[in-house]
Amino acid sequence: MNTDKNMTDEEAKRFIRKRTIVSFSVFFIGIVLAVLAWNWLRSGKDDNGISSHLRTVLNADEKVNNAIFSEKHLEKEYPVSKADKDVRVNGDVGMGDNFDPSKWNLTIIRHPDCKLPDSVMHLGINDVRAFPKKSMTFQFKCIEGWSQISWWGGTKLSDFLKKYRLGTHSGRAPDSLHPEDMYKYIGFMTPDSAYYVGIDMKSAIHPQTLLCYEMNGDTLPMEQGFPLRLIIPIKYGVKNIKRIAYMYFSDTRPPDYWYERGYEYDAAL
Ligand SMILES: Nc1nc2c(c(=O)[nH]1)N[C@H]1C(S)=C(S)[C@@H](COP(=O)(O)O)O[C@H]1N2
Ligand SMILES: [Mo]
Repeated sequence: MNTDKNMTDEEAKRFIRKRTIVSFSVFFIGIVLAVLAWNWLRSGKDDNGISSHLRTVLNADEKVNNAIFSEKHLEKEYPVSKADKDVRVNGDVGMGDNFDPSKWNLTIIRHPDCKLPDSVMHLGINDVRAFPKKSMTFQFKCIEGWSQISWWGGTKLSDFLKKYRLGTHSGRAPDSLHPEDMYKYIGFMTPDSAYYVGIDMKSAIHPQTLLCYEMNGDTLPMEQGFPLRLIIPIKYGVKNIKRIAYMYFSDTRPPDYWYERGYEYDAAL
């Protein structure tokens, strides 16, 4: 497979377009499964006119929706002193040894079909650092069951999107008064394109979502995603992608590594 060092902007766009189509097929398979699931849901014993199967699912859904859609929902933050010094290293997909940090840049693709000027941008780590730093100490939760209080530092993704006028169809800065102008999702991918996630826009612009370049007050260690990772406390660990090289925007769900392996797409807490 291509690595970013050899990928031209045209190739990167084509690659992302292809990935999005593949994820669209996954979506259609999903519809078939949904129809089967619907038949199962209706088949449970009645509970006030609603099948018991359906009732169980509705209750679970409500919990999820409250967590995602409440504007007020903030993950609890801790004093830095509570942060574990020995931070666990978990996933290593897309974290191979053939990575040359001196050649790294953040490639941003507004949309594979975008005709606006600056439809592809290349930024360095200092462009990401040139914002007020936000520190986040919170309980990082992995879907596999472990959690750990850890301390991270970086740029709020919402600040970054505003400054570079990213995430909108028009190429204007995102503005809460014009939600219809915003893309529905942001996709992120490692340099070798082996690990990738999709984040819904609302979670991306959440005030605790960071383009993270520091851990424990120091430069992000290599195994934790140097030079740049996502820290998104309102989601499970899976969405906190390490070693980001590509960022792009889409109105359909970007491909997502763990979604393709059976986990739910949102991975919201
Ligand atoms: N590039 C990359 N990012 C990744 C993963 C991965 O395998 N590769 N694993 C994810 C998972 S499942 C978790 S729990 C967190 C773990 O972050 P840590 O290794 O800093 O503890 O990273 C996430 N980001
Ligand atoms: Mo995880």
